[in-house]
Amino acid sequence: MTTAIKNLPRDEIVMAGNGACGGCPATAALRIVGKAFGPNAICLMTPSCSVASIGLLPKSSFNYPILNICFAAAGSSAAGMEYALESLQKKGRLSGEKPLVFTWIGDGGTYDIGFQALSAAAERNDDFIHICYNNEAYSNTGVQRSGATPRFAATTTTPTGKQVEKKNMPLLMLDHHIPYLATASLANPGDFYDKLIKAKNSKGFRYIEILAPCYTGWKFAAEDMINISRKAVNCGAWLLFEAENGKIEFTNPTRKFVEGAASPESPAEYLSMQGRFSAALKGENRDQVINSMASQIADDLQSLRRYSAN
Ligand SMILES: Cc1ncc(C[n+]2csc(CCOP(=O)(O)OP(=O)(O)O)c2C)c(N)n1
Ligand code: SF4
Ligand SMILES: [Mg+2]
Repeated sequence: MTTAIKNLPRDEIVMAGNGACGGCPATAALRIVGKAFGPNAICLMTPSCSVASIGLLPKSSFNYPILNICFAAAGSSAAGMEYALESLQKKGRLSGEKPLVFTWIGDGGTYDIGFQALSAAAERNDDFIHICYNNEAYSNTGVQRSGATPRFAATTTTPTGKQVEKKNMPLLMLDHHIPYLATASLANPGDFYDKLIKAKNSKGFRYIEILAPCYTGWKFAAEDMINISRKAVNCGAWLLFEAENGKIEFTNPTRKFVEGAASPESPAEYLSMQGRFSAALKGENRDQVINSMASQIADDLQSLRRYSAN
Protein backbone atom coordinates (compact mmCIF):
# COMPACT_ATOMS: atom_id res chain seq x y z
CA MET A 1 0.00 0.00 0.00
CA THR A 2 1.36 3.43 -0.96
CA THR A 3 2.24 5.69 1.99
CA ALA A 4 -0.37 8.43 2.43
CA ILE A 5 0.94 11.99 2.26
CA LYS A 6 -0.36 12.66 5.80
CA ASN A 7 1.87 9.82 7.06
CA LEU A 8 5.12 11.18 5.63
CA PRO A 9 7.67 11.99 8.38
CA ARG A 10 7.69 15.59 9.63
CA ASP A 11 11.49 15.91 9.11
CA GLU A 12 12.46 18.84 6.89
CA ILE A 13 15.81 19.22 5.18
CA VAL A 14 14.67 22.17 3.04
CA MET A 15 14.70 25.26 5.24
CA ALA A 16 12.67 28.44 4.84
CA GLY A 17 14.47 31.26 3.05
CA ASN A 18 16.04 29.15 0.31
CA GLY A 19 16.56 30.79 -3.05
CA ALA A 20 14.29 28.62 -5.23
CA CYS A 21 11.26 30.10 -7.02
CA GLY A 22 8.15 29.76 -4.82
CA GLY A 23 6.52 26.38 -5.50
CA CYS A 24 9.62 25.02 -7.26
CA PRO A 25 9.05 21.34 -8.15
CA ALA A 26 12.70 20.39 -7.62
CA THR A 27 12.64 21.80 -4.09
CA ALA A 28 9.29 20.13 -3.33
CA ALA A 29 10.78 16.81 -4.46
CA LEU A 30 13.91 17.34 -2.35
CA ARG A 31 11.72 17.79 0.73
CA ILE A 32 10.36 14.28 0.19
CA VAL A 33 13.92 12.94 -0.24
CA GLY A 34 14.81 14.37 3.19
CA LYS A 35 11.78 12.69 4.73
CA ALA A 36 12.78 9.33 3.27
CA PHE A 37 16.54 9.43 3.86
CA GLY A 38 16.55 11.07 7.31
CA PRO A 39 19.43 13.14 8.68
CA ASN A 40 22.33 10.67 8.17
CA ALA A 41 23.03 11.40 4.52
CA ILE A 42 25.52 13.27 2.34
CA CYS A 43 24.31 14.94 -0.84
CA LEU A 44 26.33 15.76 -3.96
CA MET A 45 25.00 18.31 -6.46
CA THR A 46 26.24 19.62 -9.78
CA PRO A 47 25.56 23.21 -10.98
CA SER A 48 21.80 23.61 -11.20
CA CYS A 49 18.77 25.42 -9.81
CA SER A 50 19.11 23.36 -6.62
CA VAL A 51 22.69 24.53 -6.10
CA ALA A 52 21.66 28.12 -6.76
CA SER A 53 18.82 27.70 -4.23
CA ILE A 54 21.01 26.59 -1.32
CA GLY A 55 22.30 30.04 -0.45
CA LEU A 56 25.67 30.89 1.09
CA LEU A 57 27.34 29.46 4.16
CA PRO A 58 26.74 29.80 7.06
CA LYS A 59 23.09 30.18 6.10
CA SER A 60 22.74 27.36 3.58
CA SER A 61 19.14 26.26 3.49
CA PHE A 62 19.40 22.52 2.75
CA ASN A 63 20.10 20.74 5.99
CA TYR A 64 22.55 18.15 4.65
CA PRO A 65 26.29 18.23 4.14
CA ILE A 66 26.31 19.17 0.44
CA LEU A 67 29.20 18.98 -1.99
CA ASN A 68 28.82 21.20 -5.03
CA ILE A 69 30.93 19.32 -7.55
CA CYS A 70 31.85 19.89 -11.15
CA PHE A 71 29.18 19.20 -13.74
CA ALA A 72 30.67 16.11 -15.37
CA ALA A 73 31.59 14.37 -12.14
CA ALA A 74 28.51 13.32 -10.13
CA GLY A 75 29.02 9.60 -10.76
CA SER A 76 32.75 9.50 -10.04
CA SER A 77 32.58 11.90 -7.05
CA ALA A 78 29.77 10.00 -5.34
CA ALA A 79 31.58 6.71 -5.93
CA GLY A 80 34.76 8.22 -4.43
CA MET A 81 32.84 9.55 -1.44
CA GLU A 82 31.31 6.13 -0.79
CA TYR A 83 34.71 4.37 -1.03
CA ALA A 84 36.24 6.96 1.32
CA LEU A 85 33.50 6.40 3.92
CA GLU A 86 33.91 2.63 3.62
CA SER A 87 37.64 2.95 4.13
CA LEU A 88 37.22 5.23 7.17
CA GLN A 89 34.78 2.73 8.63
CA LYS A 90 37.20 -0.18 8.07
CA LYS A 91 39.97 1.76 9.80
CA GLY A 92 37.67 2.49 12.75
CA ARG A 93 37.77 6.22 12.04
CA LEU A 94 34.03 6.60 11.44
CA SER A 95 31.78 6.19 14.44
CA GLY A 96 28.10 5.28 14.09
CA GLU A 97 26.24 4.24 10.98
CA LYS A 98 27.81 5.04 7.61
CA PRO A 99 25.96 8.03 6.02
CA LEU A 100 23.90 7.38 2.90
CA VAL A 101 25.53 8.93 -0.17
CA PHE A 102 23.23 10.32 -2.85
CA THR A 103 23.43 12.67 -5.79
CA TRP A 104 20.73 15.26 -6.51
CA ILE A 105 21.24 16.22 -10.13
CA GLY A 106 19.26 17.96 -12.89
CA ASP A 107 18.54 16.49 -16.30
CA GLY A 108 21.44 18.47 -17.80
CA GLY A 109 23.82 16.88 -15.30
CA THR A 110 22.27 13.44 -15.81
CA TYR A 111 21.28 13.04 -19.47
CA ASP A 112 24.09 15.10 -21.00
CA ILE A 113 27.11 16.52 -19.20
CA GLY A 114 27.37 13.93 -16.41
CA PHE A 115 26.37 10.91 -18.46
CA GLN A 116 29.81 9.39 -18.90
CA ALA A 117 30.68 9.31 -15.18
CA LEU A 118 27.16 8.20 -14.33
CA SER A 119 27.25 5.34 -16.83
CA ALA A 120 30.64 4.21 -15.51
CA ALA A 121 29.39 4.24 -11.89
CA ALA A 122 26.29 2.27 -12.90
CA GLU A 123 28.35 -0.29 -14.79
CA ARG A 124 30.66 -0.72 -11.75
CA ASN A 125 27.55 -1.01 -9.56
CA ASP A 126 28.96 1.61 -7.19
CA ASP A 127 27.05 1.88 -3.95
CA PHE A 128 25.09 5.16 -4.00
CA ILE A 129 21.74 6.58 -5.09
CA HIS A 130 21.51 8.89 -8.10
CA ILE A 131 18.37 11.02 -8.18
CA CYS A 132 17.64 13.04 -11.29
CA TYR A 133 15.08 15.83 -10.96
CA ASN A 134 14.05 16.29 -14.53
CA ASN A 135 12.73 19.74 -15.41
CA GLU A 136 13.43 18.97 -19.07
CA ALA A 137 15.89 21.86 -19.61
CA TYR A 138 18.95 23.69 -18.32
CA SER A 139 16.70 25.89 -16.18
CA ASN A 140 19.27 27.64 -14.01
CA THR A 141 21.05 29.21 -16.95
CA GLY A 142 17.92 30.43 -18.70
CA VAL A 143 16.15 27.30 -20.02
CA GLN A 144 18.32 25.88 -22.78
CA ARG A 145 17.34 22.55 -24.35
CA SER A 146 18.77 19.35 -22.85
CA GLY A 147 18.66 15.70 -23.91
CA ALA A 148 15.51 15.47 -21.75
CA THR A 149 13.63 18.30 -23.50
CA PRO A 150 10.68 16.78 -25.36
CA ARG A 151 10.19 17.25 -29.08
CA PHE A 152 8.30 20.45 -30.03
CA ALA A 153 9.14 22.27 -26.75
CA ALA A 154 10.47 25.80 -27.17
CA THR A 155 13.55 26.71 -25.14
CA THR A 156 16.01 29.57 -25.56
CA THR A 157 18.10 27.35 -27.85
CA THR A 158 15.09 25.83 -29.65
CA PRO A 159 12.90 28.95 -30.04
CA THR A 160 10.66 27.36 -32.67
CA GLY A 161 10.43 24.02 -30.85
CA LYS A 162 12.89 21.13 -30.48
CA GLN A 163 13.07 19.03 -33.61
CA VAL A 164 14.19 15.69 -32.17
CA GLU A 165 12.88 13.25 -29.54
CA LYS A 166 14.27 13.18 -26.00
CA LYS A 167 16.50 10.35 -24.78
CA ASN A 168 14.85 7.47 -22.96
CA MET A 169 17.15 7.81 -19.95
CA PRO A 170 15.37 5.39 -17.55
CA LEU A 171 15.63 2.58 -20.11
CA LEU A 172 19.25 3.50 -20.86
CA MET A 173 20.02 3.16 -17.14
CA LEU A 174 18.08 -0.10 -16.95
CA ASP A 175 20.40 -1.47 -19.64
CA HIS A 176 23.26 -1.02 -17.14
CA HIS A 177 21.76 -3.98 -15.17
CA ILE A 178 21.51 -1.93 -11.97
CA PRO A 179 19.81 -3.38 -8.88
CA TYR A 180 17.18 -0.65 -8.49
CA LEU A 181 15.60 1.93 -10.75
CA ALA A 182 12.39 3.95 -10.42
CA THR A 183 10.54 6.84 -11.99
CA ALA A 184 8.31 9.10 -9.91
CA SER A 185 5.89 12.03 -10.04
CA LEU A 186 5.06 14.89 -7.69
CA ALA A 187 1.40 13.99 -8.21
CA ASN A 188 2.14 10.71 -6.34
CA PRO A 189 4.34 11.86 -3.40
CA GLY A 190 3.69 8.68 -1.37
CA ASP A 191 4.82 6.52 -4.30
CA PHE A 192 7.99 8.66 -4.63
CA TYR A 193 8.63 8.30 -0.88
CA ASP A 194 8.15 4.50 -0.99
CA LYS A 195 10.57 4.22 -3.94
CA LEU A 196 13.16 6.30 -2.06
CA ILE A 197 12.82 4.01 0.96
CA LYS A 198 13.29 0.95 -1.28
CA ALA A 199 16.39 2.52 -2.79
CA LYS A 200 17.72 3.40 0.70
CA ASN A 201 17.27 -0.20 1.80
CA SER A 202 19.04 -1.62 -1.28
CA LYS A 203 22.72 -1.86 -2.11
CA GLY A 204 24.69 -1.00 -5.23
CA PHE A 205 23.87 1.61 -7.86
CA ARG A 206 20.33 2.90 -7.59
CA TYR A 207 18.69 5.37 -9.99
CA ILE A 208 15.52 7.39 -9.39
CA GLU A 209 14.15 10.03 -11.74
CA ILE A 210 11.32 12.42 -10.88
CA LEU A 211 9.59 14.71 -13.34
CA ALA A 212 9.91 18.32 -12.10
CA PRO A 213 7.55 20.59 -14.07
CA CYS A 214 9.28 23.96 -13.90
CA TYR A 215 6.65 26.64 -14.43
CA THR A 216 9.14 29.30 -15.45
CA GLY A 217 10.65 27.15 -18.18
CA TRP A 218 7.50 25.29 -19.24
CA LYS A 219 5.42 28.47 -19.02
CA PHE A 220 2.34 27.64 -17.03
CA ALA A 221 0.74 29.08 -13.89
CA ALA A 222 2.74 28.10 -10.78
CA GLU A 223 -0.32 26.76 -8.99
CA ASP A 224 -0.79 24.16 -11.76
CA MET A 225 2.48 22.35 -10.96
CA ILE A 226 0.84 19.27 -9.41
CA ASN A 227 -1.94 19.34 -12.00
CA ILE A 228 0.64 19.29 -14.82
CA SER A 229 2.52 16.46 -13.05
CA ARG A 230 -0.72 14.46 -12.95
CA LYS A 231 -1.60 15.24 -16.59
CA ALA A 232 1.88 14.05 -17.66
CA VAL A 233 1.22 10.69 -16.02
CA ASN A 234 -2.37 10.41 -17.25
CA CYS A 235 -1.45 11.04 -20.88
CA GLY A 236 1.64 8.80 -20.71
CA ALA A 237 4.15 11.60 -21.35
CA TRP A 238 5.66 10.47 -18.03
CA LEU A 239 5.60 6.75 -17.25
CA LEU A 240 5.71 5.37 -13.71
CA PHE A 241 7.57 2.16 -12.97
CA GLU A 242 10.33 0.58 -10.93
CA ALA A 243 12.71 -2.28 -11.57
CA GLU A 244 14.27 -4.44 -8.87
CA ASN A 245 17.14 -6.52 -10.27
CA GLY A 246 15.76 -5.93 -13.75
CA LYS A 247 12.18 -7.03 -12.97
CA ILE A 248 9.79 -4.21 -13.88
CA GLU A 249 6.66 -3.37 -11.88
CA PHE A 250 4.37 -0.58 -13.02
CA THR A 251 2.53 2.03 -10.97
CA ASN A 252 -0.98 3.00 -12.03
CA PRO A 253 -2.10 4.43 -14.38
CA THR A 254 0.99 3.30 -16.34
CA ARG A 255 0.27 -0.34 -15.42
CA LYS A 256 -3.18 -0.13 -17.01
CA PHE A 257 -1.70 1.39 -20.19
CA VAL A 258 0.98 -1.32 -20.42
CA GLU A 259 -1.54 -4.10 -19.82
CA GLY A 260 -4.02 -2.58 -22.25
CA ALA A 261 -6.69 -2.24 -19.51
CA ALA A 262 -6.95 1.52 -20.21
CA SER A 263 -5.70 3.98 -22.79
CA PRO A 264 -3.72 7.13 -22.00
CA GLU A 265 -5.58 10.44 -22.27
CA SER A 266 -4.87 12.46 -25.40
CA PRO A 267 -1.79 14.65 -24.76
CA ALA A 268 -3.71 17.65 -26.24
CA GLU A 269 -4.59 19.24 -22.91
CA TYR A 270 -1.18 18.54 -21.36
CA LEU A 271 0.52 20.27 -24.28
CA SER A 272 -1.95 23.17 -24.46
CA MET A 273 -1.46 24.01 -20.77
CA GLN A 274 2.23 24.81 -21.41
CA GLY A 275 3.43 27.93 -23.19
CA ARG A 276 6.58 26.12 -24.37
CA PHE A 277 4.42 24.19 -26.86
CA SER A 278 2.35 27.13 -28.05
CA ALA A 279 4.49 27.88 -31.15
CA ALA A 280 4.30 24.22 -32.22
CA LEU A 281 0.54 24.05 -31.61
CA LYS A 282 -0.24 27.24 -33.56
CA GLY A 283 -1.85 26.89 -36.97
CA GLU A 284 -2.36 23.91 -39.22
CA ASN A 285 0.32 21.68 -37.62
CA ARG A 286 -1.59 21.41 -34.33
CA ASP A 287 -3.15 17.97 -34.96
CA GLN A 288 0.09 16.65 -36.39
CA VAL A 289 2.01 17.71 -33.26
CA ILE A 290 -0.56 16.14 -30.93
CA ASN A 291 -0.68 12.92 -32.98
CA SER A 292 3.07 12.75 -33.11
CA MET A 293 3.30 13.07 -29.31
CA ALA A 294 0.60 10.38 -28.88
CA SER A 295 2.45 8.08 -31.24
CA GLN A 296 5.75 8.59 -29.35
CA ILE A 297 3.92 7.71 -26.12
CA ALA A 298 2.57 4.54 -27.77
CA ASP A 299 6.14 3.64 -28.83
CA ASP A 300 7.47 4.24 -25.31
CA LEU A 301 4.76 1.99 -23.86
CA GLN A 302 5.65 -0.68 -26.42
CA SER A 303 9.32 -0.47 -25.35
CA LEU A 304 8.29 -0.92 -21.71
CA ARG A 305 6.20 -3.97 -22.65
CA ARG A 306 9.27 -5.49 -24.29
CA TYR A 307 11.37 -4.83 -21.19
CA SER A 308 8.73 -6.30 -18.88
CA ALA A 309 8.52 -9.43 -21.04
CA ASN A 310 12.28 -10.12 -20.66
C1 LIG B 1 30.96 22.48 -17.25
C2 LIG B 1 29.88 23.52 -17.05
N1 LIG B 1 29.12 23.88 -18.10
C3 LIG B 1 28.12 24.78 -17.94
C4 LIG B 1 27.88 25.33 -16.71
C5 LIG B 1 26.78 26.36 -16.56
N2 LIG B 1 25.59 25.82 -15.91
C6 LIG B 1 25.37 26.00 -14.60
S1 LIG B 1 23.90 25.38 -14.08
C7 LIG B 1 23.53 24.89 -15.65
C8 LIG B 1 22.20 24.23 -15.95
C9 LIG B 1 22.03 22.88 -15.32
O1 LIG B 1 20.94 22.19 -15.86
P1 LIG B 1 20.33 20.97 -15.10
O2 LIG B 1 21.38 20.00 -14.71
O3 LIG B 1 19.21 20.42 -15.90
O4 LIG B 1 19.79 21.62 -13.75
P2 LIG B 1 18.65 22.80 -13.64
O5 LIG B 1 19.37 24.10 -13.84
O6 LIG B 1 17.63 22.55 -14.69
O7 LIG B 1 18.12 22.68 -12.24
C10 LIG B 1 24.55 25.19 -16.55
C11 LIG B 1 24.57 24.90 -17.99
C12 LIG B 1 28.70 24.93 -15.62
N3 LIG B 1 28.51 25.41 -14.38
N4 LIG B 1 29.69 24.02 -15.81
S1 SF4 C 1 13.54 27.91 -12.58
FE1 SF4 C 1 12.19 26.11 -12.25
S2 SF4 C 1 13.47 24.44 -11.39
FE2 SF4 C 1 14.59 26.43 -11.22
S3 SF4 C 1 14.14 27.19 -9.13
FE3 SF4 C 1 12.62 28.12 -10.53
S4 SF4 C 1 10.85 26.68 -10.55
FE4 SF4 C 1 12.63 25.60 -9.64
MG1 LIG D 1 17.18 20.75 -15.75
